[in-house]
This record gives sequence, structure tokens and C-alpha cells, in this order.
Amino acid sequence: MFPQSDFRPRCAKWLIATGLFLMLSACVDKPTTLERVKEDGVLRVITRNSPATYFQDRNGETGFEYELVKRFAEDLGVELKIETSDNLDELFDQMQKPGGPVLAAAGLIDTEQRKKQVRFSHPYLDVTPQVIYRNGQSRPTDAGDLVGKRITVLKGSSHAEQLAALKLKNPAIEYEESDAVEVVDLLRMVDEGQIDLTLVDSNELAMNQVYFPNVRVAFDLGEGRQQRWAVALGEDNSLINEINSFLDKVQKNGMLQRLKDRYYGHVDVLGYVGAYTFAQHLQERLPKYEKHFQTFAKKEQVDWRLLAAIGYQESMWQPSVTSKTGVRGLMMLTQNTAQAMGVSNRLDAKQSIQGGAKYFAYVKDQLDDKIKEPDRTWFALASYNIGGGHLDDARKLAENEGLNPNKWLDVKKMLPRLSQKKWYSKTRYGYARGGEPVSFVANIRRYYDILTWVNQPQLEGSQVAESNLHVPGVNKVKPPEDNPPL
Ligand code: BLG
Repeated sequence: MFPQSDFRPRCAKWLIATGLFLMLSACVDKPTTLERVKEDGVLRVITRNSPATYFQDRNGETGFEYELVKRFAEDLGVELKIETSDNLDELFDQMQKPGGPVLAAAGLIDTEQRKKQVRFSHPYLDVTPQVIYRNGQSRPTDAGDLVGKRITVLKGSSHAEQLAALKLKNPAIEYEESDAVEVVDLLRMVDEGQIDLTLVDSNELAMNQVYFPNVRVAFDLGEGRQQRWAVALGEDNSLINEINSFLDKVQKNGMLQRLKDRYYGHVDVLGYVGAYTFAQHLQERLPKYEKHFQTFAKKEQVDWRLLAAIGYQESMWQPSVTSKTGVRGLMMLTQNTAQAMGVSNRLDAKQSIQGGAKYFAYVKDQLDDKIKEPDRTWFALASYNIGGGHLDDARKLAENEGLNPNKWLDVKKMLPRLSQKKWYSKTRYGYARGGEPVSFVANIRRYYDILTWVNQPQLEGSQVAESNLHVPGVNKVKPPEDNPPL
């Protein structure tokens, strides 16, 4: 037995030594994943190159996942570094690699298989898996109708997992998994009749419906699910916690909804029938006029796809239409405008496009210098539709209300007032159908976005890409995130 006097100092020494050891080991502890990201100043994210995730548009990198993850990187105060994988298996392989990307933002569903490989975040998007068939073929209505059909899905996808589960119950179901294609290819293959069916998520169909006129939803396969981001399984909680609070925040402050509207809102705005119709017109009508749009857009220093979008809004690319008010032709020129632009025959498509391009460039040039891009483009569109005088009236109304007369978001609130006596009686140019330019501009912006997306590399080989839609824009409009919400 130790005498007390002996024990106390030894015990104290031991305690001090242990304490020092613990403090030291705390100092040399591995930094958390989040600390590492912040120290490196870079957030490495892996995604897929597809219209619903990440792609290049007229202004560079874009896509729903890209926009969302970019905001996350901004919140962290670090640079975003995007890597893409050719297929889903490769994406999950990359996530397991030490020193690989720390986050996967690729429209992923948290399937049982995947939960063994990665950790999922809170959800940010509700989707439904849908069986897609070709219009004109008999419509499958349930899983039993999958038997005897040529079905292809993405290799390693949640849809492949769903089909594998169905096959267990019904071995007669045959399907192929491909790692050489993206969702857009699968939809094209159905559209062109190369395969009978595929399975995609509702958001991907919403995004791509406008390109494929023959593609239809057969039925929803199973319950709705949710897309989530993923981090590597072995990581500590630091990054996933940060991701979850970010996703909760953007859900609450409306940013997430704005992104959803922007990327997946086409079908909501056009309606499914409008989306098929647009796809049909894209293939059947636009190719006839594309060259004219390109030629005259170049001459006037405008993005030809914007000009084509105006043409679609005005006449759905039909050269012989006449409005109730006697405005005529593919670009809907009034008699005065046609005369001023040197158009002798408004029903001649080439002349109409030439006159429309010239007039658009003219009204844009006439705008107040204080109006900057991208608003300048939206103001020019409104002026094309309602005339510069009425537009100035709406700008004055905005000023009187303490709003900014140089911001489209503010002026578009005032335009409808031009049709109310209470307001127009006090304006210089009086009554105008002020609601018309508001929807005119919103629609054109939609069509413009769609026409830009058509020009994606992953659409190569599809009919729409073959229609030659790849002349880059001349007049740059700011990237979508800087555009005011519609
Ligand atoms: C535009 C003219 C503007 C004119 C305004 O009307 O036509 N734009 C063109 O001709 C390209 O020049 O401004 S003004 O010169 O200052 O008077 C106002 O008069 C055409 C608009 C009218 C609109 N579409 C191009 O957007 C139209 O046809 N609206 C009626 C639709 S419906 O008949 O009710 O269906």
C-alpha cells in the first residue's frame, strides 16, 4: 500500500500528463470534412452532364443541380469545382475514392443499394418515376404490361433497381441497362421508336418533353420519391449537417422554388399539350426559318434564338397569320412598322424576320441608357409589343410608386395599370393593353431558354440537334441566376 503522501503527487503528475496528451492529440486531430473544404477553399462536387443537372448554355455552366450547389459553395465562401461522371456507377466509385469529390449533386434518389455506398442529405425535389412510351403505340397501364417490351434504362439508376425488383416477381420482364446514354437519349430512343419503353423521373420528363413530340407518360411506377445530395459514407457529420441546414434555408426563403420554376417550369407554363406542340413545331416548322433567323440576327447583333423565340410567340412560326387587330406575318408587324423597316410583303417569312430583327434592334437601341442587361432585353421585348411610348408611361408610373423604372421586375407590375382608367387617364399615351407585354416577355423568355437547351451536346444525334441549332448567341444575356424571376 502506498502512503498517502506518496500517492497524491504521483497521481497529480499522471493527471497532468494525461491532460497534456489529450490536449495535444486534440490539436493534431484530423480536421472535419467541412474544415477541410474551407481550408482548401474548394468544394469538389460530382454530377452528371444532363439537362436536369449540369450543362453548358449560352452563358456557360448551368443546370438545376449546378445552380443549387453553386449557391451552397457561395454560402461556404469557397470555390466550386464540378466534376462529371459518364455514368452512375462511376459516380458512386468516385465518391468512395479517398481524395475524391466530397459531394454528389446529381439528381440522386436514396435507394437501399445506394445507402450502402453514400450518406444522403435532406430532400430538395419530389419526383415520380414514370414509364414512358411512344404516342400511337398501345399505352401500358401497369407493371404487367412491361412484359414483351424493349425497355432500356440507365445503368445503375434507381429505375434499374425498380425493374430488378419487378423482375423478381415477374421474371418475364426483360430490360437492358445502358451506361452509354443519358436520360435525354432514352427519351429520344422512345420518340424515334428504337425502344418501346423507358423509365425516367417526372422532373426529367418535364425538362425534356419540349424536345420530343411523341413521348408520353404511360403510368407512374410506384410512389413519389425525393432527390437528395450525397456525401461519402465514412465522412463525419460536419458537411452533411451544413448541407442540411443550407437545404432547409433555401426551402424556407423561396430560392429552391425559384430554381424549380426556372428549370422544371416549362411543362407547368406550356401545359403538356403545349410542350408536345412546341416539340413538334421545333422539328417541323423551325428548320424552314432557322437560316433567316440566323442571318438577320447576326446582322442586327442579336441572339438568333431570342429572335426565333419572338417568332414563336408571335405566330408559332407561321408566316401567314393575321391578328384580330390586323397585325400580320411570322413576326407580327404592324403596317407602320413594316413600312418603316422596308418590308413590302409582311406575309413573306424572310421579309418578316428581317423586319422584325431590325425593329427589335431599333427599339432596344432607343431605350434609356440607364436600363442595363439583362433587363434591357426584356424592356426591348415589351417595347416591340406595346410601343416605346406606353412603356415609358409604365416606367413613370413605377417611378411615382417609388419603384425602379429601370428594372423589369418593377415595371412589369405597372404595365397592367395602362388598361385601367384610373391610371391611364394620367399618362401621356393613355390606354394600352398593358397585360399583353407582361405575358409576351415571360413566354419569350421560356421559349428562349428552351431553344438554348436544345443546343446541348448530349442532344447530339437527336432530331432536334440535327436541325442545326448551334449558332452561338452574339448578344450576351446574363446567366439565368442573374435574371429576375419571371
Ligand atoms: C406592336 C408594334 C409596335 C407598336 C405596338 O404594336 O405590334 N410592333 C411591331 O409591329 C413589331 O410598333 O408600337 S408603336 O409603334 O409605338 O405604336 C403598339 O401599337 C405586335 C404588336 C401588337 C401585337 N403584336 C407585335 O408584338 C398584337 O398583334 N396584338 C393583338 C393580339 S390579338 O389580335 O388580340 O390576338
